[in-house]
Amino acid sequence: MDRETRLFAECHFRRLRGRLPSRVCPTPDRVDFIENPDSFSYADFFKGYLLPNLPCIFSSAFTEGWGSRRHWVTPSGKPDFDYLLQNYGDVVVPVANCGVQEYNSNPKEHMPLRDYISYWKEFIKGHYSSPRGCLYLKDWHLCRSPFHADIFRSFSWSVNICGRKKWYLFPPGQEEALRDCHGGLPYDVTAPAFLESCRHRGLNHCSPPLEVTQEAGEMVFVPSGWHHQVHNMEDTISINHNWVNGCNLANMWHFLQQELRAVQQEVSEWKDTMPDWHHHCQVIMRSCSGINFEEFYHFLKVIAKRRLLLAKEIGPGEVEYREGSRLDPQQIIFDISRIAEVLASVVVNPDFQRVDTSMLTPQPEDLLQQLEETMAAMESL
Ligand SMILES: O=C(O)CCC(=O)C(=O)O
Ligand SMILES: [Fe+2]
Repeated sequence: MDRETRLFAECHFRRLRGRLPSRVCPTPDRVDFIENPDSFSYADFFKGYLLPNLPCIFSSAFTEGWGSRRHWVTPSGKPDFDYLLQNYGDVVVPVANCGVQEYNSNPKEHMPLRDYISYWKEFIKGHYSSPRGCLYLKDWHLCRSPFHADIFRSFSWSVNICGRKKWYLFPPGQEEALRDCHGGLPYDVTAPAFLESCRHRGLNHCSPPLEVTQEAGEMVFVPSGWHHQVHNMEDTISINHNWVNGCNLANMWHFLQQELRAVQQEVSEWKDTMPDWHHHCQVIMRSCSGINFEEFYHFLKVIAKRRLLLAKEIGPGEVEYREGSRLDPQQIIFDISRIAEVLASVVVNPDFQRVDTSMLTPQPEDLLQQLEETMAAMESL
């Protein structure tokens, strides 16, 4: 990251401050297609997509060298079952039953990959139908993935090793217009019954999703908080990865506050009679969302410590990217400023103040001070 990009990013977040939470984002006209890896830099991705939180799709040239694209796929572009069986046959994999809806998800069972592949072959032979229903192998996704936004409002990328997928993408906030009378999100935004109910409820103010077809080898970038649904159009293997960085860290913190508020509302009737009600809300939140406020502080701390260590190593004249260093100095400064902004919001949060932090080292306020001092010392870089 160069200095100009970092200043641009910091300016972006200054403008955004206080506006982030409840904004409904407009749907862009289209999803950009990035053709050539040689003329596309990380700075281009950072400024064009990560910061404005917009999706894009990368051509198959970006994944040309991937071993999985050579080894897992037959010359005709189908999954290479023999290769997968030989190499991963004994691996126990989680498999969801797409035909059974449990809230907004599908029930899962575990089986060795070889059993799953036997099922998949039968499913193909049966013209993409089976008495066992439509089984979905998590991580090597088969069939369709119900409507959702990714964990903790993370970014994600998804590459088709083989096959094709259709994506339906809604910008953050637009899912609110899709909720039913109980506040629930639809399971399938393409289901005729759902589309009919939208027409009935006069949901014309909700713009239609962005639709993208992802071909073999291509990579879809899914921005933070964009709800999406995915359909496999043929036999497909894909690899996905989720991540949080300085650009979406505040979204994660905002999401966790929303999750806690939802728990608090759900159990509000016991608030006055249960002495450790706030603690219980954190316990419930952890079991529903996978993390509580104390663990979020730990998450911030681990990253902050690493960045502070790296910041110490930056000597005068080393502000430009050094070949071989793990992170470039401008990126370190950017990360520290993003962590500091989020941590400043965490320490004044009344629910965080109710968490017993007496045993935490460093104390959250002390870590915030360290971050702010480091930022001040690096201001001129
Ligand atoms: O490719 C799919 O089936 C769904 C991918 C996805 O959205 C996810 O794993 O979060
Ligand atoms: Fe997803």
